[in-house]
Amino acid sequence: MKTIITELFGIDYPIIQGGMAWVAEYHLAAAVSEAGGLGIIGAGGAPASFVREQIQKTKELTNKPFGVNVMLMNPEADEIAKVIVEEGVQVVTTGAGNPGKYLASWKEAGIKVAPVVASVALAKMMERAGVDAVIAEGTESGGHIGAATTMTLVPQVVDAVNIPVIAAGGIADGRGFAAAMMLGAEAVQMGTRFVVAKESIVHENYKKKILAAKDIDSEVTGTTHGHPVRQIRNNMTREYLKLEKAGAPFEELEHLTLGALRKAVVDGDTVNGTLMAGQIAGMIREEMTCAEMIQEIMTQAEKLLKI
Ligand code: TUI
Repeated sequence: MKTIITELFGIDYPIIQGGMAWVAEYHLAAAVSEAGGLGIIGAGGAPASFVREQIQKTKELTNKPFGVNVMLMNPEADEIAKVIVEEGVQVVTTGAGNPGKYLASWKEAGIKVAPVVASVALAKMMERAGVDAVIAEGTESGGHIGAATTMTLVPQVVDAVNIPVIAAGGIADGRGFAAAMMLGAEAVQMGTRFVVAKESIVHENYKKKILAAKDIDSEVTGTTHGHPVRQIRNNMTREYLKLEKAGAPFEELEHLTLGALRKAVVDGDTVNGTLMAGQIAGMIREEMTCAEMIQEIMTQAEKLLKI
C-alpha cells in the first residue's frame, strides 16, 4: 500500500512502531522493519552509548529503513541527537517535548523527522520549523500523553498543516487503521499491540496483563504535576493516585515511579512496576509475530477501504 509516508520513509506498509522506552529495542525494531513497517528504537531514558549499540545491532538484523525515537526529557538527548547523525539513521521520531534545537543538524544529514505532537499549535510550529511529517498522538495512547483524543486531534492537525500526518493512539487493528486513513492520516503508529509481539523482549507477566486487560483497565497518573502517564491499573497506580489526591509533592511521587518501567518490562513486576499501555489493550488478545500482525491489519484495512 502506497501513501506519502511509505514513499517518504521507503517502507512497504504505512505502519510505524511506537518508540517505547525499554520495550522498543533492536529485536522489535528489526522485526517491524523486516515485516515492511518502520521499526523504531526507543531511546527512552537510556545513555547515548546504549542507543549507538542498539542502532548497530538493528543494522545487523535488517537492511531495511528503521528509526530512532528521542524522548526529549532524556538528559543525554544532545548526545543521542549526534549519535543518530553519526550512525546514518534514516528516520527520527521524538516525544515528550519540542525537538526544535536538533532539526537543523538532522535535516542537514538528510534524516526524515517526525515529532509526536499532542496539539494543533505544536504541529504548526513543527511544520514551520521544517519537519517532514507529524505524529498526532491521542490521549488513548500508553505512556506520556496529551489531552485530545485521536478522533478529534488527527483531523484538526490534518486541516492545520500541509505535511503528512501519522495517527497514533488507540489503533491496533485494520478497523483503527482504516478509520485513521478516513481522518486524513497517511500512516498509523502503534505501540501497545507491538508490546505483545512474539519478537518483543518484554517480560511475559507484562504481556499477560495487556492480553487480559479490559477496556477500562488503564489509569492516568501524574495529571496534577503536568506529566500524565497512562498505564494498566495495579498496586502502583492505586498508591500513586491516593498520594496524588492527598496533594503529595512531585518528588515523593517521582520516587514511587523511579525505575518502575524497567521493573515491569525487565523483571515482570506487575504489582509495583509501571505497566504502560494504551486504552486499546482491551482489544488485544493474542501474541503474534510482527509480520502476522501487519499482514492481518493490512488485509482487514484493504477490505474496509475497498482498495
Ligand atoms: O513521549 C511519549 N510517550 C512516552 S515518553 C515516556 S518516557 C517516561 N517514562 C516514565 C515517566 C514518564 C515518561 C513514556 N511514554 N509520547 C509522545 C508524546 N509527546 N505524547 C505527548 C507528547 C508531547 C507533549 C508536549 C509532545 C510535545 C509537547 O510539547 C511540549 C513543548 O515543549 O512544547
